[in-house]
Amino acid sequence: MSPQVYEGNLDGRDLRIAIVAARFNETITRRLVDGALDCLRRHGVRDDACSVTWVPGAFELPVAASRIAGSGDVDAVVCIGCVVRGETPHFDYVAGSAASGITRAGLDSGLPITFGVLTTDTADQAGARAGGKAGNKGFEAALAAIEMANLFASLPKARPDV
Ligand code: INI
Repeated sequence: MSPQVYEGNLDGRDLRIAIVAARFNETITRRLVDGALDCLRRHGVRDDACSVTWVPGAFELPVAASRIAGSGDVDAVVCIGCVVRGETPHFDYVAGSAASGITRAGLDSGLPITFGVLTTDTADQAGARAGGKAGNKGFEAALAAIEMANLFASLPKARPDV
């Protein structure tokens, strides 16, 4: 007998997906949001089943993602941001808090919350990952959200105490 294999498909037709995006470095994050919306549409997510919520910066992504995930109205959340290292240690606090907070929001809510936050040394590197030669990380984060939402729909229900 072969093992049961669980894997999420990329059919977005029945999914409700929220994007939470940081306005800081907006020229980049708008391109990431466009990439994420393009991905959702290409995979069949209806426009009326998507939302885009803007927050000031990447530091605010976790609390907003957590609030939206807790609404019960979405199957997955895509977090979009752009943190550029520059010269100050602020980078480490903002990028680190965004990463650990988004992880925690996913674990606490039990919903897929994906990480479309660029953390780069330079603005050029960010541009390359926002529709330039290194692709569009917003598109990739949306694709991961679709796959994970469908995976979770197919998995056995979690026990209430787990
Ligand atoms: N927010 C970002 O999204 N990217 C950055 O590069 C950034 N830098 O460099 O400071 C940044 N700072 C703002 C931060 O996310 C909060 O919005 C702010 O501290 C208010 O809480």
